[in-house]
Amino acid sequence: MSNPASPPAVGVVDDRPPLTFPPGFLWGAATAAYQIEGAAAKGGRTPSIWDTFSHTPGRVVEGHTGDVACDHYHRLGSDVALMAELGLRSYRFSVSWPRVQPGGTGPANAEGLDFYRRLVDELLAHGIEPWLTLYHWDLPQPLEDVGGWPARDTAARFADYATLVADALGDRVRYWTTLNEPWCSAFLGYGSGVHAPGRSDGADAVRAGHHLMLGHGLAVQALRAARPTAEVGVTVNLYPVTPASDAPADVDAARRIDGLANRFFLDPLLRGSYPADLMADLAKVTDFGHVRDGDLATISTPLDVVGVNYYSRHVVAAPVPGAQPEPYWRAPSCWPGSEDVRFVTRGVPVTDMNWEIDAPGLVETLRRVHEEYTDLPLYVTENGSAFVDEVVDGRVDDVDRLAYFDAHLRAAHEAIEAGVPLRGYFAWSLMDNFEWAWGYTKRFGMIHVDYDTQVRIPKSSARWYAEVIRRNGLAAQ
Ligand code: IFM
Repeated sequence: MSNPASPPAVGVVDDRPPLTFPPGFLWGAATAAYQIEGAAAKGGRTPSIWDTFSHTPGRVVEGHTGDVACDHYHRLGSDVALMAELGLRSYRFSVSWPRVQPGGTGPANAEGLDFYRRLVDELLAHGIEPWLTLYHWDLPQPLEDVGGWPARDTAARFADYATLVADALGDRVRYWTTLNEPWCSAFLGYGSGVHAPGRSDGADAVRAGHHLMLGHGLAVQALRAARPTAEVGVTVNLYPVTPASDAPADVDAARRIDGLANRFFLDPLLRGSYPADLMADLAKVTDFGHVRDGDLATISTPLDVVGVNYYSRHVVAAPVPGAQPEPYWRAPSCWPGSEDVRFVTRGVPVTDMNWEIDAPGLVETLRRVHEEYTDLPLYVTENGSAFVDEVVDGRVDDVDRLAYFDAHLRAAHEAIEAGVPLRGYFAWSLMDNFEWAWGYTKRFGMIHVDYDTQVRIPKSSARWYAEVIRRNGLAAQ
């Protein structure tokens, strides 16, 4: 089968026209603190749930940890210089909560904040717009010890932390994202347990999801109070969910997974309510007694932008009695109440994560958010792919990753033509990094990182992306 993400084969005429994006389109790349910073015990930083988890034998492939990662903490200057070489207009990074507020409560850690101040100043000096994410999964461990996200109080702690960061960096950062991919924090962290803190309880996962969103709403209010001019949003990871057939049972399986993967977050955040069918699906798991009066109004506090992370599509089918779930979703499940829905592989090309490559799914996803939920400006805050890379004569020719970006940027353009107010695109990721439970075994970067020497090599995809940015679009092939 041909790869839908690939440009035409050599010798085949490609008559695809050049594509130009709207003026001012924000071209960027993204990373996250625990995935790149290292310096886990430097400058007053204390452990997060990911430090504890990665140091627990058996949790992360090959026992990898983020202790050193890409050593970005010590290489901030040269890393920003590389971003400038690529011509990035924006850089999306996350702040490590336990670096700036050790333990997750109490006063700020000046040394931790200073690191981010230097990073932001360096970005601004190179004309790169900083885009700050407050929470990319590194909850301070002491907050987990008193209940973590299933505990309501964590939401209030998050708002305090948001104020602390806004007070320190609000004068120089315009774009703020509260949470990155709350589905992962809630359902991988507390449902399947394949992410930190590694707990497996469906009811806790649902509570965690609610309290993450409550923390988001409180943080939006805190950010606005501290910096009325800030552009504030949230980033959700969304998937089109397709039934494997037209059979009503498969269609119902797709409805259930769409509820948990997408509508669990989109509806409260953008409509101020949980979907009734989702609540019915979850009735065996929770009575939603953790939802208090006023929570949904807080959660749906108006935003300025919405971030969408897109990687792939889910194709699902009705349960078959006695059948094993797909290995990726093996029990304990991250789909509480719908554990027995089957995830189907269609034999289409996949990335090194075994995720199907499905660029049209990006058009579908962006159109759905715009047409069903909001007129707000949208940003693709992550999109990218892991592939096995080889360094040959000091070069990395990552044709598969480049083709993935190409196909998804064409999809992004198609969404714009269909009326979606898409204002920017952030490649995931700027550089290879710690891919959570997969450690350093999966490479998503446009820049290759040798973890022994910390030498960085921009891959072919990085050179290509620099040209895309320079042209504000895609050249005719
Ligand atoms: O590496 C992650 C990132 O931290 C969150 N979004 C998905 C990426 C690839 O798995």
